[in-house]
Amino acid sequence: MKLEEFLKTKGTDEQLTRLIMLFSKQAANIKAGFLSARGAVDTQNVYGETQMALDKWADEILIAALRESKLVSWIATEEQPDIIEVEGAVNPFGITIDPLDGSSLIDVNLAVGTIVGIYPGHVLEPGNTMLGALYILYGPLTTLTYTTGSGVHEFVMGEDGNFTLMQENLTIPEGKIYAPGALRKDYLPYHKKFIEQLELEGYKLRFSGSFVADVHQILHKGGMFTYPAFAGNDTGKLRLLFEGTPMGKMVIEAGGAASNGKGNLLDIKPTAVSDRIPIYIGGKKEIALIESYTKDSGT
Ligand code: P6P
Repeated sequence: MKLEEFLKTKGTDEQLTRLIMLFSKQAANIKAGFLSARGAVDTQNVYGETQMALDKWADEILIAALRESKLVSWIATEEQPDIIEVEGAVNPFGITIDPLDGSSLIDVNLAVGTIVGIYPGHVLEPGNTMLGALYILYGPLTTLTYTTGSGVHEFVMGEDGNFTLMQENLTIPEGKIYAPGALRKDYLPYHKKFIEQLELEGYKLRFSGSFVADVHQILHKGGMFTYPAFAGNDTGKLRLLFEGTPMGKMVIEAGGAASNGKGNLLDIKPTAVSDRIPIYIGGKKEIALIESYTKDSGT
């Protein structure tokens, strides 16, 4: 079944359907840029990270498409310093976008992706207010996975750029893989204890450096992704709005959990679009374990 037919069959709100379809139609355009707009450019994003030509390429394509569609009132992207207000929008929706998470890995042909959060209004609200989330993964296959609160569903892009249902009502299984960000030498005691416990239980390390690809693997195989707080950095590296909340929403809707080590990521109200947060996303068992260790440590 094609994506649009599936959305309609599920009774998805018409405006949400149009929005999800807009992103699906940009996938082929963004991927087409992979052959041309590569390498780093001489600019940095607000996080001080060197922008890749493709970061800016994907950012420009998505902002232009959203502005033209007038489907959303607010656009926040990881590549823009400020929230963009769309003149004449027909919906009050707010959108958060990491246009190309993991973009530096394109030069070594690893999977990267576009991460999107959809809010009923302004985006500086807790993730549990979201209408939905989606991500497009550019790997050996180009896939689109979305949730609007009624299950998690995955589609694969064909030669024609259209998406066909690959898996309906995806749920996170029990699994023993872990994707541990940050440097082991910098682990805080409770986090070190957590990682050592996973390793004692036989968890295998799977970390590519692409958050969206690594969480996608956890969603399908079970286990845990983490980019924690670490020595000298109590917020970790990843962004609450652009990474933690949308992918946390996805995994929670698939029966998993998402935490900052203390509590549900989706309960956290951002103070700014640039908020960073320690991230643990995966199975409920693993999240319960890290939260118990964090609590016992008095952190
Ligand atoms: P490190 C990619 O740059 C990213 O933002 C995430 O996609 C990824 O999980 C993380 O950074 C990797 O960070 O410190 O391991 O290079």
